[in-house]
Amino acid sequence: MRLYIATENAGKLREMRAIFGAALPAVQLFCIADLPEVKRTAYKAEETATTYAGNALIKVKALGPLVGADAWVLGEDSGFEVEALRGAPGVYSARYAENDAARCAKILRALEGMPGKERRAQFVACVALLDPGGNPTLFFGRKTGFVAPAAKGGNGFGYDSIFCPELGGPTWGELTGAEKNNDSHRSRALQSVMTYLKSMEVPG
Ligand code: ITT
Repeated sequence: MRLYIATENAGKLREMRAIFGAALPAVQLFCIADLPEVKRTAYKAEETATTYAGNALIKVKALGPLVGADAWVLGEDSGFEVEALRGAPGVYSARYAENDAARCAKILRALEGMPGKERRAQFVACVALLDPGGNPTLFFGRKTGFVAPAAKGGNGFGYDSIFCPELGGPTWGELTGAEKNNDSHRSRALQSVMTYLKSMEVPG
C-alpha cells in the first residue's frame, strides 16, 4: 500500500519513518516532498481547529486530493501539556514562541523554582488516517513525565530537551531516536494505526 505523510515537521517525519519502517515493511511511505512541485506547493494546512483531532483532520483533508486515488494519507497533530500551566502550550505548542529553544526557555522560566514532583507534563498525539475513499479514522497516544530543571541533550526536536519520562532521569534530548521511539506518544498512536492496517489486510 502507498501511504503519504502530511507533515512539514522533519523531526516528526523521521520518527514516523523509523516506527513504520521497522514494523510494516510492506507499506511504501511518501511525504510532501515526494509530490510534483505543483502539488507540493498546493499543500496548505491552516491549523485553525482548537483540538488535536480537528487539526489532524485538516492536515489529511488538505493532502488527500493531492495524492493518487489508491493512496492512504496520515496526518498528526501533537502537543506538550504542562500541568502547572493548565495544559499549555497544548494544541498551540508549535506556536508558543518563535523557535524550539525559545519555546523550551519560556516553559523553564514559567516553572522556575518549582520542585520536580510538581513539574508534571505530557506529550499528546492524535493521528488521522484517511483511506483512499476519503474516510478518516483517529488514533491517540500520550506519554506522561516531567519538565526537567534545565534543557539537556541535542537529540530530537521541539520540547525533547526539557522532557523527562522519569523524574530525575535523562531527557528525550539525551536519548537516541530509537530509545525515544520505543515508547513515545507518537509511537503509541502509530502502534494502533499499524494494528488497524494489519486488521484491514490492505494488500502490500
Ligand atoms: P505539521 O503540522 O506539519 O505536522 P508541526 O510542527 O506544526 O508540523 P504540530 O502542529 O502538531 O506540528 O505541532 C506540534 C508541536 O508540538 C511540535 O512543533 C513540537 O513543538 C511539539 N512536539 C510534538 N511532538 C513532539 C515530540 O515528540 N518531541 C518534542 N516536541 C514535540
